[in-house]
Parts: sequence; structure tokens; C-alpha cells
Amino acid sequence: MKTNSITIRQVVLVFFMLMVQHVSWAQPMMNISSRNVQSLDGMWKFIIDPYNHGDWSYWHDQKFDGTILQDYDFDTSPELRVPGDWNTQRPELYFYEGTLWYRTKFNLQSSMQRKEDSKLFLHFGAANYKTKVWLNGKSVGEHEGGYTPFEFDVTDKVFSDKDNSLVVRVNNVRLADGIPTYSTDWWNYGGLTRSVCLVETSPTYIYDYSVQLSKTDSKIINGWIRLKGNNVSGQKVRLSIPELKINKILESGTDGSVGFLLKAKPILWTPENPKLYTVNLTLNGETISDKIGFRTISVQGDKILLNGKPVFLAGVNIHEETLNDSRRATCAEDDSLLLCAAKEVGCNFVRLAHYPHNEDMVRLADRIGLMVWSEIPLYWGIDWKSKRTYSLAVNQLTEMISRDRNRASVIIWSIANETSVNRERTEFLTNLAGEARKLDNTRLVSAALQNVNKQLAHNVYTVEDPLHEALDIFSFNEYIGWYDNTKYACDSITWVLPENKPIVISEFGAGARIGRHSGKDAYFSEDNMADVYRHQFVMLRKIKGLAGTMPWILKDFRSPHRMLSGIQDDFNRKGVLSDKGEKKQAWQVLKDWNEEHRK
Ligand code: GCB
Repeated sequence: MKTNSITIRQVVLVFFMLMVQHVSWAQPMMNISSRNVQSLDGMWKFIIDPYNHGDWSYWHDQKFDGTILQDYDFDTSPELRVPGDWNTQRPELYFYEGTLWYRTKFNLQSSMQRKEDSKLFLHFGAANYKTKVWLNGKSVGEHEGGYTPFEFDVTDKVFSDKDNSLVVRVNNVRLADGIPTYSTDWWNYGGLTRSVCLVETSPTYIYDYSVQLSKTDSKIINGWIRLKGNNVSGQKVRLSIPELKINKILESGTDGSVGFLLKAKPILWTPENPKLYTVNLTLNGETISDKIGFRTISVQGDKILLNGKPVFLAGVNIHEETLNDSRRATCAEDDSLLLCAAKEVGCNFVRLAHYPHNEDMVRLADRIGLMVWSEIPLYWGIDWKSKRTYSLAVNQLTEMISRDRNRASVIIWSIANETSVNRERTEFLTNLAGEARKLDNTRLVSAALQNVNKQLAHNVYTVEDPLHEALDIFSFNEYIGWYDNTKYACDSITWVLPENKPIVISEFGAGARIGRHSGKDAYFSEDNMADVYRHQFVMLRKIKGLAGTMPWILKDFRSPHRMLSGIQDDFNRKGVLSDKGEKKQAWQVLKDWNEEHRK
């Protein structure tokens, strides 16, 4: 019977898929942009597949010769731009959550025509949320997590003499035990949202490195280099920083790594003077170059110290969504519009919410002098009891930290946003904070805690959360004047907070539709929003140990939670800029505060 034969085939296929696919759990190599790469960005064919039909057929197999025209044909299918979210490229995909198949064909460009024994990797900047990959009909691997890079070794799967066919299945269905999980107040942009490329390396290559100012002595640059490949032991690596007259040969140990400690007196990186140095690492004639800034970040009592001096984080929150047309940011111009707007509103700091933004965004922050809070999307409703979720969290944290550990701009790793307090969650996040410190003990570790209307007495607020013991700064979100109490209450509210930690307000805000002036007490009126900011600042000014503020948010952004017709129209309206980048009244109130506070 047909049904039976399909069932048997399905069972065999599932078994086969489990056998041959491996999940990409290892961090990808550092600094792709300085390697020999072939971009695979451009227009890719796609097939939408809401019923996962392709899993049971051979879409990912090699039968693209046009002879099998039953059910699918990539050649006659429409196209999507990569990188890019699928939702904003075609109306029928706007609300789509499901499986979509991509295919591109490519020839190896001449610079990739391989030297003997060289290796080829397929690198994805990010794909949301689950990804499976086939190259020339062969399974390459899979990855889970929508905002961090991953790569696969495809050395023995690439054809150098004929068309290569790369098929990628991306699925953005939200999962109970995923990160994030079911509910997010941002758009679940699906697809190949960041660049895809091939990377060629020598058989033994520089895989990862850390080059930083010592935590305890700003006249020492220290770090390590790790090699991977066929012969990692006893290799000579040259480390040079020409401007600092550093030129040193280092020799790798049997495990392929080597540490170093060098005397130097660099000009320190600050938002006012974001000095970067060219750092070259050379192995067997191949050089990886980076631009690295040197600074320290620490806390002392209730102060955050940048290079040993107190600094106030005059910030704003940002989603990775473009300033003028509200899609996933994908190029240098998109990043630049966002970060330049943050600078224009007087910031020296940005919270890149609620997931790691693209690598170029962070590199741009390095260049233009913005300190960065970088976060993984442990957000509302996480399954704290699931071991799978914990291992996903560690993986996302590892991929975020290992991509950006050399960025001077990044001063805070955030492990979560607004998670309700219970024993399992606090244990989960305390352990995760420990993982963050193991991966990088030079930066501050934080999480945006939440204030759930906790009043000790009338208008005396506090935040009770034992997680703060595991964190370096005490940062929390509060929405007094919007979700909680009234803006007028701000004038008399006092806060009872720990006295020995810097206090950072990681969110506050109010919504307004641009051009709506329905009075200073009316919801979604610009006048009200600006007024909430004014009253908030009256309150925040009085907090002892206040070390940073970042209102929610730079610009209006798409959210499936925000359907109020004629006002929200699928947008969270708490931006100081509209979804087209126009300034609301609150913009100037924020700018005045930031300019007064940034030091
Ligand atoms: C929050 C969340 C943020 C939301 C915001 C809001 O506390 O952290 O993701 O978008 O509130 O507008 O409600």
C-alpha cells in the first residue's frame, strides 16, 4: 500500500539524516573578513515549504537537472536576496514562520582554486533559526540559533571544475525549548539574514586569537593564538603591531596554542578617541590582519571604570532593524545609519538588543567610539528546566563571545533580558554567567533584570532578584509612566537598590505615533512620550550610583505584539525616531540628558 511504503521511506530517511548530519556546535574561525573569501551573497532561488514537503523528497539532493519536475523546480522558482530577511522581500512572506528552501549555484573563483591541501569552509554570518545545508547533494551539517555565525568544513564536497549547487533549508518556527522561545517583542525575521561565503585556509591555519590590554596593567598587551589543522604543534607565528613597534615570533605548543605578554604603551581606546591599531598575525606567509583597540573596563563600588576612570553609559537601545525601511539590517550603510543616529542623540553607548547584531555593527562601534552591550536572546518564557536549552544558551554565548572578543567597544556581555525570578532560572543564569567569565574574564557580565512593580512602601521601589550576585552591574528595566504607575509618580519615587554596585537602567520609555499630538496625557501622543522622559529623568537623577541609562528605543520597530490599528500597525512605537527615521519630540529630551551625562 502507498501509505505504508511512504512510512517506511520516511523512517529510513529520518534514520539516514540522523546518521549523516552533524550539528555545528564548534565556534567558527575568527575574523573572516581578513581571509581569502568568495562571497556567495546575491539572488538565491527559493521554495516556500509550509508542510516540510522537501524533507521527504529529494530537494536537497543532486537532482537539479530539470528532469524531475514533480513538486519542485529550483530553476523556475522565484528569488530572494541574500543576505536579507524573507519577510520584507515578498508580501506573501511577511508573517511567514516555517520552512523555506534556498539554492544558489557557484563556480569556484580563481583565487579559491586550491593550492594543494588547502581547506575550504562554508561560513554563515547567521540564519534564523534552524539551518540545514547540502552541498552538491551531500549533507554538510546543521545549526540552531538565529543570530550568531557558524561554519562547516566542505573541503571534500566542493567541485573545482563544475557548477556547485548549495541548498539550504531554513526554518524559523518558534520552539518551546528554543532561544528565544515563543514570545518576542520583535519580528521573527526568517532566512539567511547575514552573508554567506566560502573561506579558504592553509592546511594549518590561525583559527582564533585574543589580543587585549591586560586587566591589571595597562602597559601590557596579552593574549593567545590558537591554530587548527594538520600540524599545529611547533609552528612559528609572527605577531606584529607596527605602530607599537611590536614584532614577535611565537611558537605554538603541542595543542596548537600559544600565549603572550608584551610590554607596550598604546593610546587607550575611548569613545572620544577610538584609537585602533593594526595587528598582524602571520603563519607560513599567510597574514590575518585586524584593527584592535586597547582599553580596560572594570567596576569599583558603584562606579564603572573605563581605563580606570569613571564613565557614565549615556545610551540607547537598538534592534538590528534598518532606520528608514524597517527590515533586518544587512549592510554597512544600514549599520552606519543606526549607529550614527545613536551618536547624534548624544550617546557614548548602545545596548544591541536582544541578540548579537552583525559583526560589522560591532566593528563600526569600535571605529566611531560607541561602547556596546551585547546580548544573547534569553528572553521571556525560557524553559529553564531543559538541558537542551542550557546547552543552546552556552553555544550562543560561545559564538557571540568568540566572534567579538577582540572588539574594544564591547564592554558588557549580557546573558538575559527580563526573566522572572524562580529557582531554576537563577541557577541556570548563574551558571551561564560563570560560562561567560570562563570565555572572557576581561569584560563585565550583566543581564537586564525586571522590576515588576515592587514597592516597599508608597512610591518606594526596589528590585528583588538574587541573580544580581552573579553579575557585575545592577541593571534593570522599568516602565514607570507607561506600564506601571503614572509619569507624575516619578517626581516622588525613591529607589532602594544595592549600594555597592553600579546601577544601570537598561530600559524605560513610552510609545508615540509620529505626528500625533493629542495632548500631554494621551497614550501614543508625542507630547506624552516626551513628558514621560522628562519625569523619568527627574526620578533617575536621584538614584545614588546611577552609572548608565538606555531608553527603549532608538526607532520604532516591527513587532507581532503591536497590532493597534492606525497607531501601531505592527510597530512597537517606543522609538525616539519613527519607523521612517523621523525625530519625535522625545529625541531632544534624550539628547539633552545624554549630553549632560556623558563624560
Ligand atoms: C521590555 C522588553 C522589550 C520590549 C519593551 C516594550 O521590557 O525588554 O523587548 O519591546 O519592554 O516595549 O514593552
